[in-house]
Amino acid sequence: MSLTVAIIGAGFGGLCMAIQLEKAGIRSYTIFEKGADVGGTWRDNTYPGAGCDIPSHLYSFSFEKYSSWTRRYPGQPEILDYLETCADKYGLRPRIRLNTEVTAASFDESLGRWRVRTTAGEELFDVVVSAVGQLNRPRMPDIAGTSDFEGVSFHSARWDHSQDLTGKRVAVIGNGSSAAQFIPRVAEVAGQVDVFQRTPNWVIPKMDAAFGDTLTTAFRRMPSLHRGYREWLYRYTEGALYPALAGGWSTGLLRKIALGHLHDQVPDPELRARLTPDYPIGCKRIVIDSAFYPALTRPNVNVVTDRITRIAPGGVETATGLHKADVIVYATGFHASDFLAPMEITGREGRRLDEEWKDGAEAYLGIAVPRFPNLFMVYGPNTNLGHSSIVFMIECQVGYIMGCLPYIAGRGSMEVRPEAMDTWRRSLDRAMGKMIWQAGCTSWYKNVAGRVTNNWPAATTVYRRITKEPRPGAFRFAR
Ligand code: N01
Repeated sequence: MSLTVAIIGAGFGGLCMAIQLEKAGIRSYTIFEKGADVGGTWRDNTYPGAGCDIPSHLYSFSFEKYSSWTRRYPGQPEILDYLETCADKYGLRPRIRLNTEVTAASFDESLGRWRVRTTAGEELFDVVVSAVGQLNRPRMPDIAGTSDFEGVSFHSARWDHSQDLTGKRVAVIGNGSSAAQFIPRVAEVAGQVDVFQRTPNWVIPKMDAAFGDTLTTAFRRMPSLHRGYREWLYRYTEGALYPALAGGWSTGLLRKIALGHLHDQVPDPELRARLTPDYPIGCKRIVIDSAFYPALTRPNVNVVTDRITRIAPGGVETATGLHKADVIVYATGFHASDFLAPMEITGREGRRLDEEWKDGAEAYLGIAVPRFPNLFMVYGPNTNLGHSSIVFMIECQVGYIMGCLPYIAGRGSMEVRPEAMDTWRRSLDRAMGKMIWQAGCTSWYKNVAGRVTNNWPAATTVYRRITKEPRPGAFRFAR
């Protein structure tokens, strides 16, 4: 096949796509990466304690099982090392253009090809695969006065390691998964940590442990043990968490586990009350952590639940006064529902993707959009998980896209039919109806209008089945 493929992003998704192209002998691809190295979110998020709350053996490619994980839950350095190792092992580096950001892509109908514009110029490609992730652009809060602050401030995903926090007064705004991971580390060295909590999160224990040499060696020597462990993890994680998100049998159990965790780790009933959520478990991303609550009970940590009124030159102001700070860390999440923004993507008939998506991003199988021929997405709309490893979804998507390439090579450009998109939208809406994400909470799973644009509302096995291979009837082809 002589197709040329532009891959945008060198994180889990982009690397997976490139590896499968390499395996298929298709070397006419380029990965454009805006950062200085591979790794995506695992290159960017280097805050103290950064790691994954999905088990390591699950958070890796099925075709590149890594028997060397040292812990049940991997730390950021170990995941980054895994991705770098994959890039090297599969010989991807010569085709990765680092520090090169894709700013726009437009489909040239006369050529049936994409004009991909980057910070280095413009090139033509037959196929574009966006693998930019959902959590790549940090979101600063819309709080007045952020520029007035006279101390140091930064976002958790852009940690300023030049700052020594020893003895400092640190204000943390936000208390999601990122904050839960770094607050325990920061609290060990800071003089005072004020955690500004707008909404409490449900927290369940993270049973982390080092594997130890014996187990690591056994995983390495016995592939069947490794395979079996991975399979068990997959079934266990999905089996317990998915029914809860769908309002099923495990909801009560999970709630009980979370409340028990809170009770065991926070003896003070008044603090416990402030940390108890009033919305259904799973509505927001569940925090999986065993060090967060103990950190909040430290004498140098204060959980502030008063509303922030503004950022003042000397710290964070709430209705009850000024909380002085030397450093403010914004752990305020990402522009998750903007998907491919700020890239300007233009399809057939001059259609702009941001215009098509003005009421919320959507894509057939989370992968393809009508009027955008030969454009595919990895980790696109409605493919995020609250209950298992995103690497599984990425592999399904990459397999599907690989299955599309022979059609493009043989029948010309390939574009999902609007009727297929309508059917897809209806089935997604039906499945979404039972999910807990709709239930009285705000979260990054939804866009500003409250539509769940990010999450996949069924079991991952369902997604694997429907993405097994492309159905030609869902597409129109053009030479
Ligand atoms: O961001 P978040 P995150 N004033 O969006 C608060 C993944 N991840 O970086 O809940 C005051 O979850 C906001 O408050 P509220 C994981 O999927 C994975 O922590 O909106 N507060 C909230 O507390 C995760 O879900 C791992 O009321 C404001 C926080 O900021 C995703 O990344 C590890 C505010 C934002 O929380 C994002 O997590 C880490 C304001 N104006 C992250 N604006 C793994 O282990 C926002 N907030 C796999």
